[in-house]
Amino acid sequence: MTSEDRFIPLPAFEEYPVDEMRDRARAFYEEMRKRRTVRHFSDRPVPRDIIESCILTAGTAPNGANRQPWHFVVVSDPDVKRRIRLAAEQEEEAFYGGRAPNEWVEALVPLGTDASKPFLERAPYLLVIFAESYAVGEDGDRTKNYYVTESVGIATGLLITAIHRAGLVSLTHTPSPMAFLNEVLGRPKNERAFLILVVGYPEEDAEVPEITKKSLGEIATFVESRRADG
Ligand code: IYR
Repeated sequence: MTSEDRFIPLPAFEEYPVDEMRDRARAFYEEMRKRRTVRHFSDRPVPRDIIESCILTAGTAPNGANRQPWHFVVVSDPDVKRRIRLAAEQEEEAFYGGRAPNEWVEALVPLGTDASKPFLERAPYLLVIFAESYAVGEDGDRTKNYYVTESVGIATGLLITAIHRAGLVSLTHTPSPMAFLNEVLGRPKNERAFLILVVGYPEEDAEVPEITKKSLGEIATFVESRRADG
């Protein structure tokens, strides 16, 4: 810390009575449990400022040393979407056609996915999220970033939450490998594509797989003090 590092009182913290906190926590869960990953997108346009607000939300994510090691490329240009679709489908054909181990392909059967990705052209927006492995200064010097994957993962979670909260649907799409995205989108070498978030309205007859989420007991363990006489 140098003498220039400044601290300010925690801004805008609001404390709620416990009952209200409980209601807020529950209500947010009720809202978030309605989120579904959607693969059938409408081509209905979405105003750009809504996407901008969602990206600003993503940018509030906690991250390593506040380096904010992310970059969001918002693609609505039909030609660029088409190039991404063609390149992604080429990778996916190799994936489904033999590159992926059988066990992996079998794990995807309940989701009904295959190498065809029409939503990459049809949805109004592809948000391509890049992770900045290191920063490059004006004179070309490299600065290390920290916990890049964790940071970008958290930011992506906030982005998905913001999009749901705004009333849109999304699909986390991870063509693998994704190096073609640097080329198509002209991103520098210090950035690697993290995932494509497909965003828009659902198709009117959109269907999703019938899946369930694990229970609280399955996903959480509480380590609490036990009374000696208990
Ligand atoms: N990237 C492929 C395969 C895929 C992998 C997982 I793990 C999924 O949860 C879904 C799909 C695809 O997008 O089809």
